[in-house]
This record gives sequence, structure tokens and C-alpha cells, in this order.
Amino acid sequence: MRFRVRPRHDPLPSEITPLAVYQQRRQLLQAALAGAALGAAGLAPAARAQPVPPVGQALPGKPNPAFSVLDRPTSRRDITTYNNFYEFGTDKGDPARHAGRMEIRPWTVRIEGEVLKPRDFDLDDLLRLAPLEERVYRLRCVEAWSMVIPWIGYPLNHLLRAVQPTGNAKYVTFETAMQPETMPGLRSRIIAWPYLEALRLDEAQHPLTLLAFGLYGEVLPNQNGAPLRLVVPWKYGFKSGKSLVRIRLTEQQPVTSWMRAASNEYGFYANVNPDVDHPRWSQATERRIGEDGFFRPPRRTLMFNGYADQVASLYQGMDLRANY
Ligand SMILES: Nc1nc2c(c(=O)[nH]1)N[C@H]1C(S)=C(S)[C@@H](COP(=O)(O)O)O[C@H]1N2
Ligand SMILES: [Mo]
Repeated sequence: MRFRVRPRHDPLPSEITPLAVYQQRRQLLQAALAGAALGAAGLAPAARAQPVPPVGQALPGKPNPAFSVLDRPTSRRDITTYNNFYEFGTDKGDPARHAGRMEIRPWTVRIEGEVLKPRDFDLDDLLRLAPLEERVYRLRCVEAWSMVIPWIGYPLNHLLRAVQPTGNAKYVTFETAMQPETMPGLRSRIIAWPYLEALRLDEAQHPLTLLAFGLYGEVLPNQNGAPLRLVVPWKYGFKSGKSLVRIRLTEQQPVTSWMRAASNEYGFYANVNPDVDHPRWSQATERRIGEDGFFRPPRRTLMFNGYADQVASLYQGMDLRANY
């Protein structure tokens, strides 16, 4: 498959293994060796207690063609160097430059609110919940550019089912990490921290809504939202929170960070819609990262980012201009 072929390029600063990750790798290796020794002696292999591989290691998922698009995937280099992750700065290159410092082990995600079984999950718990799939999804930014990304993850609904939403649950809020020591962007006031995003419960349960742990067959790079992030492919990218630490189910619709910052520009729904413009620019077309050329016209944006067949029924009877 073409997209498995990695583009050849010099390692970026962000790809040079940070010391902590290197040490973790060594520990893993030692654990694996110890495990092999124990295994030979007939004891439980210790390595099995640590199934979460470090950043940059292989994290294969079974390709799922039913939920993948046929667009040619964006290069791994573009996906990992042209990012929005305001905790590390607002320049597209800031996340690749600075996110390597984010501390991603150990990591816990708390699920709380309107659920019968609230609890904390560590990464190992989460990776054991469901088999990993590879799904090639478009990511369309509200800024009118897009990419095509081979994500590795599983439907968020596996996690929701594990905690059992109560009958009162109507919304799901995603809270992302705040690490003042490693995130210089937290000092700026562009939006309210922590970065909060939310979905209606039925959107969160939709099989396209993915909890992603990797991309291009590898553990998620920090700048793309390690160790786990949301991917909601029919909505503008800002709905897909990175580096999740808390998921809260509520009866009331929450106010998200971007609504608080500018509710006339960033609505709760944020469904990709070529007919509803952002107040400051058109959403009718988009630029696919990596394929700009002088003679190439911009692409026409597709309703629900091309996922209308799967998701349009969620919004039946709703005025999508009022609910932007
Ligand atoms: N925590 C957090 N999550 C975030 C953002 C952010 O600034 N902080 N930016 C969002 C926006 S605007 C987009 S377009 C996507 C970009 O994801 P990518 O950099 O992996 O392509 O992440 C989203 N998730
Ligand atoms: Mo975005």
C-alpha cells in the first residue's frame, strides 16, 4: 500500500528521541529481556505488563477499508510538521519544535459525570479495550486546509460502553492536558485553558468517531496529540481534542474553549459545510496540504467533509445555518 511507504527525509528535531523516551525504551528492553528469562523459567513474562510502546515505535492497526477514504494520504512529514496545538504556540511549526517535551508517561484518563461506572483508565487499560484499526480519514481545519491521515485507533464508543452512560447523559466533554512546565502556549490568553471540546452523545457514539493512539502505523507523535486524541472526521479539526485527560458526560451542553473565545466564529456543531462560511472567510473550498501548485485550483469542500452518507441523519430536521 502506497501510504505505508515513508517519505525519506532527514530527521526533524522532534523526531530525535528525547532522553526520557530513550530511557523508557531501555527500560522496556530490559523488562523484555527479564521477561524472556522469567518466561524460560516458567514464570509470567514481565514484558506483557507494559503493552504501550513509546513514541516512534510500531503500533499497527488492522486496515479498515469500510471506514477509510481513497484519497492519497498526506505525507508523514506534512502531518507531523504542520500542526495546530496552541498549547505549544500558534505557529504551525511550534508543535513539532516544542511538543517533544510534553510528558506522556504515565498517563491517565478520567471518565466521570453521567456514567454508571466512572473510573480512571491508564494507557494499557485503554489499549486493551478494543482491537486497533487503521482508518484513513480526512482532517479539515476551519482555516480551510485539509490533510488525509492514516489514523490508528478504535471507535470512542468502545470506551463509552465500558463506563455505561446514564439516561441523563446528553453531551460528552473532552478536556485536554495542561502542563505549564512543558507547554509555553498556556501563558497566552488566546483561548481558555484547558482546551475543552464537546460532542452530543450520539455524535460521540457514532462509529466514525475515533479515539486515536497512532498514525502511519506508529505511536502518535506528541505534536499530533500523544498519547491519545479524538478524531471526528466530519467536523472542523478544532473539535478533535489532543492529549485527552478527562472525559465528562453531562445533561447540559457545555461551553467549549472556542465558543468562549468567539462563539460567532466557532459554533458547537462545527460540521464541515461548504455552504456556511466562517465570518472572515469562505468554507466553499480548501487547500490540501502537500499538493499546492500554481496551476492547481483549490478543492471544493464536501458536505460533512465527504461523510454525509454516514452522518447526515444525525442532523435531520436541524437548521445547519443556525447550528453551525
Ligand atoms: N489540545 C488541543 N487540541 C487541538 C488543538 C489545540 O490547539 N489544542 N487544535 C485543534 C485544531 S484547530 C486542529 S485543525 C487539529 C489539528 O490536528 P493535527 O495537528 O494532528 O493535524 O487539532 C485540534 N486539537
Ligand atoms: Mo483547526
